Amino acid sequence: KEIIIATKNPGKAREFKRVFNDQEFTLKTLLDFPDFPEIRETGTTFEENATIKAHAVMQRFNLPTIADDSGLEVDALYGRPGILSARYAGDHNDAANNAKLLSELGGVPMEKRTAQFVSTLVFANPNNEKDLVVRGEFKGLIGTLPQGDDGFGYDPLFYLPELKKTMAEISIDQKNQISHRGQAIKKLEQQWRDWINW
Ligand code: ITT
Repeated sequence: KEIIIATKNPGKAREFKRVFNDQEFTLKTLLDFPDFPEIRETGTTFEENATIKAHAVMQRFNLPTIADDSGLEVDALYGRPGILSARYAGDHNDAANNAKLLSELGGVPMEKRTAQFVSTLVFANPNNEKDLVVRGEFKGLIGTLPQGDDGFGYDPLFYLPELKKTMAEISIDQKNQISHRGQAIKKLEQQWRDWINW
């Protein structure tokens, strides 16, 4: 048995693999298929883009496939970068994205730097007519300096006031316990075994 995670993002792949270890199925990601062509994310919502990715990969491999479309919604920026989070500053470059976010928030005081991470997962299976769709959200503040070396993307700027740490200063297990993606994966885990038709 095999499940594919339709992602080329190594940070996402690591988080999924950490949760889905020691199972009765093998987990693969698009990092195992470096020649898989770029999937154009032409949707206008996280759910549409996750659906596009899940179906492109499911059709190619004829295997159950989970896609994650996620991003950061910053209140002071009216929800940007949102679905454009990966390419906020042009190419997919985490350091450039973080620098652009800091410059756009220049002068905004801490109490107005509220934001949330969103993750929408779409699970598509050749034997199932309907997809499973779940969503997780996680709120925090955008700091004024990147801190921490763990995680990926905007994690070094995403400050958790209760822990007095950024998302890049906690372990992958701690992140999975609380994060948008961790919450979405938990919702998926409650449903997928009854839904899937191996
Ligand atoms: P795939 O489409 O191949 O999965 P991607 O990185 O292009 O990879 P998205 O289009 O969903 O995926 O973009 C998500 C972006 O949102 C990601 O590149 C980060 O910049 C940001 N992001 C999502 N989850 C995050 C997390 O847990 N921590 C930090 N940044 C995150």
